[in-house]
Amino acid sequence: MNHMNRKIWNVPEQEHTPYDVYQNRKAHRREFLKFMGYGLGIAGFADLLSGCKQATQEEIEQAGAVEPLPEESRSVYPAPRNKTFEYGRPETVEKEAVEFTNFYEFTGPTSKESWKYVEDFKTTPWSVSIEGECAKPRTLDLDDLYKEMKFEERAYRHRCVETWAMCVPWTGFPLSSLLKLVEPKATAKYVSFETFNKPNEAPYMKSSGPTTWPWPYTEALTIEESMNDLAFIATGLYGNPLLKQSGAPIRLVVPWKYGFKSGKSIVKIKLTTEQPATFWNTVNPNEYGFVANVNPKVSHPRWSQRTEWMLGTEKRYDTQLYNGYEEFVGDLYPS
Ligand SMILES: Nc1nc2c(c(=O)[nH]1)N[C@H]1C(S)=C(S)[C@@H](COP(=O)(O)O)O[C@H]1N2
Ligand SMILES: [Mo]
Repeated sequence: MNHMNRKIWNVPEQEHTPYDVYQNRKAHRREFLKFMGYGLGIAGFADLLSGCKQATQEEIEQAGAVEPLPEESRSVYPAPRNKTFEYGRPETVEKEAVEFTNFYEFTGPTSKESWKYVEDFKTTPWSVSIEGECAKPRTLDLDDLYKEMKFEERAYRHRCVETWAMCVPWTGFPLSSLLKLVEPKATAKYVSFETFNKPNEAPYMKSSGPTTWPWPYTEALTIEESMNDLAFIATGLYGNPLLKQSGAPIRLVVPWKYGFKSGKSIVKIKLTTEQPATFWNTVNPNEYGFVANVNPKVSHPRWSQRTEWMLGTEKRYDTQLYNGYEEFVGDLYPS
């Protein structure tokens, strides 16, 4: 199937939303509400329009909540903070990070509010298979992961290719510690991360269908990148299990790369010899390369990557090479 020929991806602003577009949309909505409010002379009219009312942190958490974990697993939260990693700027307010998300299976390209559409998404039971070029392939369910992995908390910056950024504390374990369980072979050159494929539980995945987008969402790294200590598997955020909209029950976090590399709700990790096809690289190879390291000097074809803005505050910072993680990953990319 040749996904590249599909027209939908050539429409500007159809997929990733840069800051200006986001701001404009917000401004339009405000104007619309003002107009309606004045026109009708009804105080609080905005609150009557469903979807326009400001959600509370509690509502967002309830909407995205997963089934409670068994006590042995729950007890890993909050995990001890790994002091090696610091944001270097203020932490993002939790509500902002769980309200504004990218999760195409639920919203497609038109909304950041995946928390409103995750109701039918079931994240238990869940298992992750680790297979391909390894001596001991395995399928682990959540209990196995919680039992076998050593959990820690890491304060990481996150940078989306659309120029928004956040600073959040993830709970989880290094990807390398998971991969070591299956004993990768010397023939393993790449690692792909395939995410869930349940259209009946994800409205956009269902309505868009498998021929318009290359579902399931899959991303990949080289084996060297995967074994780097910075590559992290997260099961939690802000000291609690992940909410559905943040990639429950298990996701990847590779903070030196644009956010689209960090697949949410992973079901399969595969070690391969050849470079795997990935979702965004298939959708639009001219805009989203395989490597996708954060780099202020390499513009996106439709916008500059020189600066980024923080969720919630909208404060701008200069974009840093490898998102500021050069001391950890610079050696992977000799110039
Ligand atoms: N399965 C899946 N994973 C995904 C995405 C997605 O649409 N589907 N979006 C990616 C993008 S573009 C970004 S920026 C991050 C966003 O993570 P957050 O919404 O938790 O901030 O998730 C990434 N992982
Ligand atoms: Mo992103």
